[in-house]
Amino acid sequence: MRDVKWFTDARFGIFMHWGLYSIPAGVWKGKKMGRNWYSEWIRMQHNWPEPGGIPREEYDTLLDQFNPDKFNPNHWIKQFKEAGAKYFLITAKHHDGFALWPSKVSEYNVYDATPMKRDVLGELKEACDKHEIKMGFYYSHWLDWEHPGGGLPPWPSAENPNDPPMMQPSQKLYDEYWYGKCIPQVRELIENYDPKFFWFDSWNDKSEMFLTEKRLDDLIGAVRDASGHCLVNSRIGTTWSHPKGDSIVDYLSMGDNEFPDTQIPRPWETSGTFNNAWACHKLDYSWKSSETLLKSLVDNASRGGNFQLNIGPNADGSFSPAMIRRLKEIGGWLIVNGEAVYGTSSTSLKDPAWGRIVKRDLPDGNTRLYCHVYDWVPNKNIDIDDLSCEPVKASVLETGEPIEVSVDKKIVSMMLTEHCPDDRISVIVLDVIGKVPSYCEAFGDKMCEPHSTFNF
Ligand code: JFZ
Repeated sequence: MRDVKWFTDARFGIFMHWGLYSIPAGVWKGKKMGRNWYSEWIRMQHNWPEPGGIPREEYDTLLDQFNPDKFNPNHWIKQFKEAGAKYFLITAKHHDGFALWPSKVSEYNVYDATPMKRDVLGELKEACDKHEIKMGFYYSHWLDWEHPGGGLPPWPSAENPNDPPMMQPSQKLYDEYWYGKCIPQVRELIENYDPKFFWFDSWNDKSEMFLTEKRLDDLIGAVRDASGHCLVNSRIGTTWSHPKGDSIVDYLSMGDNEFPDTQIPRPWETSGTFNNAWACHKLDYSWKSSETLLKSLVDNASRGGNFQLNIGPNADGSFSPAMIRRLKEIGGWLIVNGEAVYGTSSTSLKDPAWGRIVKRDLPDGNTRLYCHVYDWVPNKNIDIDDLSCEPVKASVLETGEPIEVSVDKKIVSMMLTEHCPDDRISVIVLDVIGKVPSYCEAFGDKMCEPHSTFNF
C-alpha cells in the first residue's frame, strides 16, 4: 500500500532546478533571455521570437563547461535539513533532456557527456539517507528537446497565440521517445535510487496530443510496477488527459506559485520560488522575504497542503547568499514553531482575519489548536468564531508566556500580550476539550485523508 501520510505530515520540502541551463543563468551572449524568468527554458527562448531558440550544437557547448567545483551534496542536504525541510526533489531531467545521472538509456547525461563525471543523483541520495531527508525526482516526461521524438514547446498557445508554430514530432516518433527514453529512464531512476515520489510536469495546452490515456497508463504502470511506494503527482497530465482523472495519482500539484485560498480535499502541494526564477538567474534580484515564504508554508498547511520551496544553485554548485540567509531564517522559525506545522491538519474553522489555524488531535480525544498570528497587536483580543469546544488554556509556543482566554457563546477570545514574540508569525497554542473536526471530517469527502490510490 502506498503511504501518502509521510508526505502530508512533512509539509515542507525543497525543490531544486539545476543543469546545463544554470551556466548561462538567463543570459546568452550578453542578452537577457525571452519573455519570462524561467532560465531553464533558455534553449527555447533565446532571440525570441525566432523559432527554435538556441541551436542544439550551440547549446551543447555547455556540456564541456559543466564541471561544478562547489558541488557538495552533504553540505547541500545538511542546509535543507537545518532549514526544516523533510524532503527534497531535483530535476533529474528537465525539458532540455539532460540527465543528472549516468543513464544507460541516453548518453546525454552528466557522467558520459560532461567533464564532471559524477553521479549527481547518487551522491545526493546518499546525503539524503544520511540526513533522513526523503528524496524524489522532477522528470520532464512530456517535453524533451534532446530526443528527436520528444515534445517541443506548445507554441503557439492560448496565452501567446501569435507565436510561430513549432514542428512537433509525429505520433510514431513520439512513441520512440516515450518507450525508448522516457519510460526506460523512469524505471532506471527507480532501480538506481528508489525515489519516494515523482513530480512529473505538463500543463493543459498542447500536452493532450501526446499524453494519451494509453501512454499515461503505461508510464504510471511502469512506476507502480517498479516500486510499491513511489508517489506520482497530478501534473503527469491525469487532470486533463485521462478519463479516470486524478483519482489514479497520489497527490495534486498546484500551478507554479499558486496558493489556493480554500481547502483542497486531497494530499497536495504548491511549488514556489525564492524570486521569479526556478533555475538560477543572474538578473533576478526580486527575493521574497522569509516572512512571505513562511506565510506560504503556513497558509498551505492550514488548507491541508505542502509547500515546496525551490532553489536554483549556481552552475558551480554554490548557493547565493540571499538563499542561504532565508533558509536559515526559515529554519530558525521552525526550530521553535515546527510543532505547529509538521503533522498538523486543517480544520473546518473559517480563516480568521488575524492569521491561520491548524490542529493536532491529542491521544486523549481533545484537540490542540495552533493559532498562527500574522498581525500581533499588543493588548488586543483575537477571536475564533464558531468554536464549540471549551478552551482549557493558551500560551505562546516560543516563550511559554500564558495567554488569557475567554469564551462568549461560541466565540473564543485570546488577549495578545504586550510583547510580540515574532513580528513575522507568532504561534499561540490553544488546548480545547473535545474534537475539532478537520475539513475532511466536517465535510465528509472520501478523497480527503492520506489514502491509497487506485491500483494498476
Ligand atoms: C514548469 C516548467 O516548464 C518550468 O521550467 C519549471 O520547471 C516549473 C516548475 O514547471 O512550468 C510550468 C508548468 C505549468 C504551467 C506553467 C509553467 N502552467 O500550468 O501554466
